[in-house]
Amino acid sequence: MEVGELAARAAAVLRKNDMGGWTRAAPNLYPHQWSWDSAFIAIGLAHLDVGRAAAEIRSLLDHQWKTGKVPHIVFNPDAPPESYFPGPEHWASAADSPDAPSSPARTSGLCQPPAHAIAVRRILEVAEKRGEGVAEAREFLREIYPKLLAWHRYLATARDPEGSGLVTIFHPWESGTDNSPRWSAALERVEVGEMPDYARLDLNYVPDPSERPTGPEYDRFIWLVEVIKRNGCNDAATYDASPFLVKDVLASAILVRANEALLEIAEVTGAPDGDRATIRAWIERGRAGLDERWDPRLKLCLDYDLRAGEPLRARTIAGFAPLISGTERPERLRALLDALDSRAFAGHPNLRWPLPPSTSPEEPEFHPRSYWRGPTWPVMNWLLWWSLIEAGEKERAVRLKSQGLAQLSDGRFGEYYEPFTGEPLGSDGQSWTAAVALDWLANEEVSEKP
Ligand code: 9WN
Repeated sequence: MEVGELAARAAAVLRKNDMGGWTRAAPNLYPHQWSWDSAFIAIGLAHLDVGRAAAEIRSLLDHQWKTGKVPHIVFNPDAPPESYFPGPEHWASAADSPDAPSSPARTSGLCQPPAHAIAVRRILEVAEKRGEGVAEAREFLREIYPKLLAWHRYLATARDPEGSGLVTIFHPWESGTDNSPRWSAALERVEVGEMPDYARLDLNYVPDPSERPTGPEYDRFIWLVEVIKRNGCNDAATYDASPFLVKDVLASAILVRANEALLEIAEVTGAPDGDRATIRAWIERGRAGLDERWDPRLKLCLDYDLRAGEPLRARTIAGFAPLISGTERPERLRALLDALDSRAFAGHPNLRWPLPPSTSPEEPEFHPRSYWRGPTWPVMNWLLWWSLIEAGEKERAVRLKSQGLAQLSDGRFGEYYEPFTGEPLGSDGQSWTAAVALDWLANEEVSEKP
C-alpha cells in the first residue's frame, strides 16, 4: 500500500476508536482507556491534531490516584458489563480506596509502564516540526508537568522502597507484557487461593485461544487482582502481601527515558531547580539499577524476583532494557546490538521480516501465536526504533522502521503479528499500532488531517 493511503487508514483507525477526548485501545477487545496505550496513541495523534493529542493524556491523568499512581485502565462508563473482564464492577473496591481519584469514571487499581512523559515531550516536538499548535503544546506541558512529576515520584517511592532505581510490579498486567515467559517462574510460585468464579470475555473476540493467555495463567492473574483488592489497593500492604513481587526492567528503562523527557519538560515550564535535581537523581539511579541486572552471558538485562531473591532468566524483548534506557557503556550497547541481530531475535532465519519477536524463538517457552510469548508487537518495534535513534544508531533505526512499516502495509493494524508468517493476530484496528504507524509515516514526510 502506498504511504499516503496507509497514513489515511491509520488516521481512520484512531478516529473510529475515538470516544470523545480519549481513545479505546481496540474496537471490541479493549473498550476502555489503557494507560501506556494512551501514551503511544497521543504520539500518533500529535500528527493529526495537537489539541486532541494533549486531550488523550489529560483525560488519563484526570484519573490519577492521590498517591500519584496513573491507573492501568480508566473504564468507559458506557461500555456494557459483558464487554471486558475484569471490568469496573470487579474493581469496585479500587473506587473505595482512600487513594482513589475523586473523578466519576472508575479505574483499575494497577498501573502500567510510564511512557507518558515521552509522549508529552513528543507532542511539543511534533508541533515544533510542523509549525502548528506550538503555543498550545507549551501550555499543555505547563499544565501537565506537576501530574507527571507526581507519577514519577510515586514510582520512585511506593514502587521502589529499596531505592534500587527499578520499578516493582505487583501483577504481570502492570508490565504490559502479561503472559511473557519473563514472569513464568514467578507465576509458578503463586498459589491460587479461594476466590469467586469468574468468566473470561477475551475469547469472545479472539476465537483462537492459542493467541491469548491460558486458563491457568488467567487464574493467577485474577487471583493476584484478588490479593490486591483484599489489601485495599494499598501499595505498602500489597508490597508485604503479594506473592508476585518483581523488579521490571522494561518499565524501569522506560522510566529512565521518561525522566529525561520530564527534565526537558521541566526546562520548558521553568520548574524549580530542586525538581530538576530530583529528576536527575532518578535517572542516575535508574541506569545504575539496570546495570545491576545485566546478564553478560545472555547479553540481556533480566527482571528480578523479589520474593525468590533471584533473577528471572528468560530471553525476551524486555532484555533490551538498557538499549531503551540508553547506556553510557559503549561495550554494552555493542553487546545489545549483537543480541538484537542474532538468531535469538531479529536475525532468526525464518522470520517474515527481520523484526525482534517478543520472546526469542530459541527460548523453550516460545510460541509464535501466543501474545507476548513470540509474536512481534509493532509498538515494541517503535520503541526500539526510537531507542536506536537516541543511541545514534540511525541506519539500523531506518532499517527497523522500514521493516516495521512493511509489516503494517496490509492496513489492518493488528495488535501483534505471527513472526514467521506475518499474520496479524489478536485484535485488528488496534489503536497504538495505528498510532506508531502514523509517527513512522510522518517521519517519511507524510501527514494526514483527521
Ligand atoms: C490487560 C491494551 C492492553 C495493553 C497490554 C496488553 C493487553 C490487557 C489484556 O492489552 O493487556 O491489561 O486484557 O490482555 O498486554 O500491553 O496495554 O491494549
